[in-house]
Amino acid sequence: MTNVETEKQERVIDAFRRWGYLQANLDPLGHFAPLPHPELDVTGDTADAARRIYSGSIGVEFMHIPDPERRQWIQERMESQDDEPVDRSRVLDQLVRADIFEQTIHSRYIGTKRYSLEGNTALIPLLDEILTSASDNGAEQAVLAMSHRGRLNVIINIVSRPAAEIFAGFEDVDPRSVLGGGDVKYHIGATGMFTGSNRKQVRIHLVSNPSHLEAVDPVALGRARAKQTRIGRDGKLKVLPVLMHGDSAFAGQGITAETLNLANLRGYTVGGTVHIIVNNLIGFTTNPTDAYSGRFSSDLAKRLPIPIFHVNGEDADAVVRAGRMALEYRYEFSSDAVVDLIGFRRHGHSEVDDPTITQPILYRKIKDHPLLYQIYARNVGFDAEPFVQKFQAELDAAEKAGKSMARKPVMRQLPNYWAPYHGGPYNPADEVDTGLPADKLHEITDGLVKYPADFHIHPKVHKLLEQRREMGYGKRPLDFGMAEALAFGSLALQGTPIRLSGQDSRRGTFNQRHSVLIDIADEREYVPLCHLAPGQARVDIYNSELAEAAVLGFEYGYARDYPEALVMWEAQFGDFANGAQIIIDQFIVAGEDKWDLLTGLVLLLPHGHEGQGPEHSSARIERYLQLCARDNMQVVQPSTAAQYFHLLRRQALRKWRKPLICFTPKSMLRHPEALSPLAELERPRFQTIIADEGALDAKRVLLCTGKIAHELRMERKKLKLAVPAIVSLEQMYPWPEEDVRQVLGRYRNASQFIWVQEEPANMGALSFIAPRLKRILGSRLRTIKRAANSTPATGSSKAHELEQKTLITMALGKSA
Ligand SMILES: Cc1ncc(C[n+]2csc(CCOP(=O)(O)OP(=O)(O)O)c2C)c(N)n1
Repeated sequence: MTNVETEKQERVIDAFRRWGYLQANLDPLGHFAPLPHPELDVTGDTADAARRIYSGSIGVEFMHIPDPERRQWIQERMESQDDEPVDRSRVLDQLVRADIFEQTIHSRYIGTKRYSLEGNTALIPLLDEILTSASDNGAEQAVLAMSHRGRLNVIINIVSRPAAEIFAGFEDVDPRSVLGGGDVKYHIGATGMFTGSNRKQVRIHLVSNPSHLEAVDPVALGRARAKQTRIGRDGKLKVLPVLMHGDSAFAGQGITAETLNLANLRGYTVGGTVHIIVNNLIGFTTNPTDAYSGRFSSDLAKRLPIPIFHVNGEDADAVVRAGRMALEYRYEFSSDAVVDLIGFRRHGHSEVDDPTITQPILYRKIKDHPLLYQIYARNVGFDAEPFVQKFQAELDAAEKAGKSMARKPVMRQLPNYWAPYHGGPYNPADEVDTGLPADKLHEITDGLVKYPADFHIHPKVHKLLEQRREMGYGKRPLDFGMAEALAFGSLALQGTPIRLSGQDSRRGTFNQRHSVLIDIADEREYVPLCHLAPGQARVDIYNSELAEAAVLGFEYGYARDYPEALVMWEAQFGDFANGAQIIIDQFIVAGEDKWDLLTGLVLLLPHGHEGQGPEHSSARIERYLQLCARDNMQVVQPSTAAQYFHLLRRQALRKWRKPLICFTPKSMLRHPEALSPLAELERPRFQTIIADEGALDAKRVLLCTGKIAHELRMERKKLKLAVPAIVSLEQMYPWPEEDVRQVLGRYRNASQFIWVQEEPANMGALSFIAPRLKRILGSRLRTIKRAANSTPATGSSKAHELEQKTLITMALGKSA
């Protein structure tokens, strides 16, 4: 062959490598037509061969990957003739199990929602192959996340829960056990043991998730990362995350983009995630043309240099092969990989929904379409009947067993590391002392201000470390930054791992943390908190991507699998946390009630009206307080450095695992009023409310939370007044009724108690606190606040100052 001919052939093959997926035979129902492409408009033997490879049942997108070694790897795998053969009897068995399970539930529980997998039952052999190959590569655990579609099927066929438990779920036993709580059966998580065709086992954790599509994705990755961290060096080999997505949700939900972006970030990588789009080319009643702008739901994944294997869900052998390639690619390159499993949806969105109203033609076609196991058996020449009979008998027995189950089954077993911890109502007996003796604080300080002799420190940081040394030795009062470092350091020395992430959290948005020292000569990093003493626990502090939902979801997941660690997410400003509202509402606030799953995650939310405008003032205290019930979380605003120290230590050292919403200061981080003498760290515990000891005989008592108390004190001092008393409420939830009664009761001469807040009347703690204070104070309660408003704060710093001054003057009783 001449050079010219070889080159021509190369060009043809290259065209198919590049564009072949556009003409691949991907849609079992044939309405997803091949897309014409001029470079594929070629004939001849080479073209035919390339077409067979790249435009068959698998269409792979990989030419956008810049690394030639990775492209070469995929090319070789796609073009190889001697791929491992598929175990067809196993595949048939699984398809039978997947299809017959759905059919059985359909006929026994008519009119009940289950979100059938039918039309995409090849998901079961796909997962089987991925998990089997993963165990060949060293996987011992897999964290799986998925939505409603096919979940029950996966729970019995992959997680290996007894089918009787699913039947029991359909019987909906004993409503009294779940009054006001619990969740629907297709959201609840499950754990179990998967056994591959190689007889190796993989422990499966299917993550509990809310209805909010894709929100579980970062949670699953956080869980995987925590498990990997626990294991150490081989963690990424031993724990595999697999995320399953719906096609409409994958394309539409922003959190998928945020989650994909975590793939290669040092604080968040899990060594590659296998993504499966369980693609039925429909979302509820919406067609793909109305759901995604590109040709494929998966187009978003091309933001990463990763392969996307589109595969026809009706060619089960090809599905297995695509799964194997994706999995092996993950292990070869520690990279994400996507399998886009294209099938259809046999019924309506749920089984009580009639799809013929919106897609009449499609559903006429689907009505007569055989089940996948029947198609597969015919194609491979097997008799499916014995498989069907065997499984049907298993299901009949399971149904009987399910009906006789007295209680709703718990489909999961928590790992042992959860054993020491509990949730439930607050119990004062859970409190532990959090203070530390001065010599211990000196010792930690020594470690916090030390760095290698050849380290070129920034002069400003040098000065800061000098100041911190003085703080740690009681020569100057402590600020929040140092209090936090001492809390982290002391906990790490006591064996509590620390993990904190957020935007710019390593330095700290307000220049307050400086957890990582940067050498000014070569930018090498040194983290004093990691070098306190041999055998200390790990300390991980990361700058996050510029996203809220995925990062908070990730940290929630991490905390779920690391109860003994202090896990924190920090918002840049508390205002931005509403970008993660789904994670807050659906997981953090409600996880214990819905799923009986606990978390000790901490949210650090900078809060305070400082004239920085509507979006840099409020972490929305009111919203968190509205979400409080049944001791589901803690809402706290520590006003001094020492209080912050005790709070962080309390969160880690108690065995009560509850989310902690902590409003943190901005300008007050180093403010004289918020500083604490070292002795305050020796005091035993966090105080839920701080009395004004110098004004116990005041007639007027101001009650506040956060920085306004400091501003009031400063003004009182400036005016040389001894009263009114200024009491600081540090914990809002669980509402410390006894402590509040006791402290307020000390003001025997008081005739007026005034709740003062800088937030507008419809915001801040007011509407939560007022009825509770009324219970204690009756008609003696007054309130002072900004007028109700649609935004938290004015955009003008001058207007802010004027407002703040009026508020303070009124509170101090000068012109009220
Ligand atoms: C964030 C969010 N918005 C809307 C819904 C309501 N909803 C539930 S399923 C669904 C369609 C999902 O389509 P797709 O992602 O393609 O998955 P499928 O159900 O087809 O498997 C919608 C809109 C939801 N659960 N979550």
